[in-house]
Amino acid sequence: MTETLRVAMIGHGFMGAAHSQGWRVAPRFFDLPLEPEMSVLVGRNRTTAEASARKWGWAEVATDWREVIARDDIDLVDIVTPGDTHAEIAIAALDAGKHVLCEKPLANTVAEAEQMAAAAARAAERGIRSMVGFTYRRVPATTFARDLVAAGRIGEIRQVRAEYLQDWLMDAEAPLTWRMQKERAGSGALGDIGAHAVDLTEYITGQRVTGVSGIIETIVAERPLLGEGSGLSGTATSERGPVTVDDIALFTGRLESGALASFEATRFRTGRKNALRIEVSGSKGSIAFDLERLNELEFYDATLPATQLGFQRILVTESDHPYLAPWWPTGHMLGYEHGFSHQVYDLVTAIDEGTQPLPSFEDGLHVQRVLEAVERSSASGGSWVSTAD
Ligand code: SOE
Repeated sequence: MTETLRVAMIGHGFMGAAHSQGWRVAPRFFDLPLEPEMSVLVGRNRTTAEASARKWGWAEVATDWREVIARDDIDLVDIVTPGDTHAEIAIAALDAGKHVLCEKPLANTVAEAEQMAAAAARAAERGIRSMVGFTYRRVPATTFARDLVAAGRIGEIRQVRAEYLQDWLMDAEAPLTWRMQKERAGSGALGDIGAHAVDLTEYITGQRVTGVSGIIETIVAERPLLGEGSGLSGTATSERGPVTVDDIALFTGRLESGALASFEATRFRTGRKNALRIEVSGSKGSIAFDLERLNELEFYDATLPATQLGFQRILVTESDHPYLAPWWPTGHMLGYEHGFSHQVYDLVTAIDEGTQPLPSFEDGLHVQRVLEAVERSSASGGSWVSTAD
């Protein structure tokens, strides 16, 4: 009889749906050492929370997260709320002896992230594990890219270009949601999607970003307010409110080896829907990935004879590719949602083995330092800012 891992998920927006898919599907495809139980979904509004719980398969609903993390029949807390609540919930859950999965970015500020990382370190001494939900590390093609880089197949890294391009805010009449309010989201494109570009760069290269120079910009300064209690999918009203976060972030960076990197995070790149792209160029070759073609990895092997040179389009769907074995035969493709099942597999395995799941809260704190350094650089006209603590 496999030991159970009783999960409480706090929040039930878009990430609530995606995380629920992971908790529900992973046990049906992966041999998990612990059996996750979707025990409690926590939401402020009982009616909408009950609708989500029914749809996604959670056994129970609660409206007070503090009561839930105090229960001794909960083992893990999965935080999928807006960034302004991550620190309070994660620290309370860790101190209560619960494992924690926290959505990205880890926090809204470096100060919060430092407190979270300290709580995670304390908890780890008691065998309590924590991880940040940078799920694009768990697309098979990005882990395969990391494996190629780690095996030296592109040689010494010279240059990285990482960008996360969306266009869902190009309509100036799109309503003012929490993601456009600094006190709720911490930052705009920079933290929401720029964090993914930074984390994926550090994951694939195995190197930290040590310093940045950047510029951030708000394109649309005010937007229609949402009606009361209307949530993310609410209707806009005639009243307008200020956008207090960035819409576009552009920055350069340097990696530990001295390699140079350029980053772009935007929700105004017209025509690009969810294009997280990274190209890593080295002395012996290059890799290139695009989330809008997530089953593929481009690989350029510069050691081949000149007549054979060119980017290979590798279909990352073989059973020997990362995470693929439990899924479908070659060529049957995976989707956006599979990364959330891979996240469950890695987290549950680490908890069972007593190892540190990655990315850790320390990794999340480092990404927060990069984000804050970009904001400081932009505020000082683009000066170079170290990401050292
Ligand atoms: C919105 O920009 C968003 O949902 C991000 O919050 C997610 O982290 C990203 O994966 C998709 O776009």
